[in-house]
Amino acid sequence: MKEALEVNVARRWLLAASAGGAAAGLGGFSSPSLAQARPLPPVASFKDASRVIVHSASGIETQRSAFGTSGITDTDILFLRNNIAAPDAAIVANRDAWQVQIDGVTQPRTLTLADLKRIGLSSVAMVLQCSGNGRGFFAHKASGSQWKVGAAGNTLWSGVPVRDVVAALGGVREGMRYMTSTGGETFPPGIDPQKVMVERSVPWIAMEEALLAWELNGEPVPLAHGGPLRLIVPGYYGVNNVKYVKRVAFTVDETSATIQKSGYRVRDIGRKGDPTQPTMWHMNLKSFVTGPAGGETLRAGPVQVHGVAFTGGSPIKAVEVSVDGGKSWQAATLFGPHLGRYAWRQFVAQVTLGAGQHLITSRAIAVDGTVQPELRVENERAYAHNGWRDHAVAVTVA
Ligand SMILES: Nc1nc2c(c(=O)[nH]1)N[C@H]1C(S)=C(S)[C@@H](COP(=O)(O)O)O[C@H]1N2
Ligand SMILES: [Mo]
Repeated sequence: MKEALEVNVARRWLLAASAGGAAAGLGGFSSPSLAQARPLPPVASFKDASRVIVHSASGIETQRSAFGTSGITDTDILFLRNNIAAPDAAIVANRDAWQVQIDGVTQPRTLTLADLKRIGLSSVAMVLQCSGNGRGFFAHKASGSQWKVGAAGNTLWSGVPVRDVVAALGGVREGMRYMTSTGGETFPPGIDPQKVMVERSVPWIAMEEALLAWELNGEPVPLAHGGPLRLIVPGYYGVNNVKYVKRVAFTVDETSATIQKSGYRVRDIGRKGDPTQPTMWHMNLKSFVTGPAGGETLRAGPVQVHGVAFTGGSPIKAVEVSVDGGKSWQAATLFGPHLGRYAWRQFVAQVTLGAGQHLITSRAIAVDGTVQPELRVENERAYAHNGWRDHAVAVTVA
């Protein structure tokens, strides 16, 4: 069912794209710099086509070379992932009127975005990363976008802390174990919502750091990224950050929506998903080099190898860099503003490269001693790839 819906979305997008001039006249598509590149889908027409990779109408990733070294990922290059078609742009026409239902608290209520703005205000820097980031490095052709490194970005959100909303409504009811949030997409008749809706449960305690956010990187959250209102759960994989959130409920059980029950479950290749398998909650420890970005030819001599390191667990303590494919390592320096434990940390190491081929990679080390692993863990849907070997870049020194 979900696949069918995705195909429909893709077909509509292709039809629109082939309408050519008309679509461009409506501002629907930017002109891609590469002749072969797919056009940006209308919902993401504001993206910088020259610095992203368009996998499909619902999957766009940031190019490795586009992250820069300022620490924040601009919205115009931030990856995009929609499991189902985004709602109509009409929902961002009057943002303050957007409603969200809060359940599983002492006084359940439906609040408007205008109401939320009166309850509290906070902001957080955090890595938003798709569970399947790195899928493109797996060998078994797992279904889904073949992301390399760019289905992740370091983003700034502001909104009201969920805990403030909960406090205003008398607190979480006794015995609730999950925070279950529902996306605002609507479905054509005949489609079973359970099978397609984006409704995710996370441990209820995640509410302590969660936000109901209306601003991304200094601007109202674009429709593509979940405007007018999005749930932000720092440290958790992308799917838990529910866009166009219309309900946040504290619940005894995890939702029975397919996306929770069997979707986003880590299991061996060839197996079906089920609720006994680990679900995609906290992000694992990961780093990757963003410059050199790979494929380029460099001059012999000093090179500033830089990249990013992040985790949903124990904080980053250090990063090491290798220029010989992992045979030897040297310490990198963390640099730039420290935006908190859920943001990524930039690192740099000055290396001296002689003529020849070099395989450059990085590995992060956490405060609790965890070291980013060398290899990926094979799994059916190719989730959670943090192996440093596959993330290496190859450069030639002339
Ligand atoms: N309502 C809703 N929320 C959603 C999704 C969606 O399709 N609908 N996709 C999820 C997934 S799988 C990811 S990786 C992130 C992507 O966020 P972005 O498109 O803002 O980068 O949103 C998550 N939240
Ligand atoms: Mo995702």
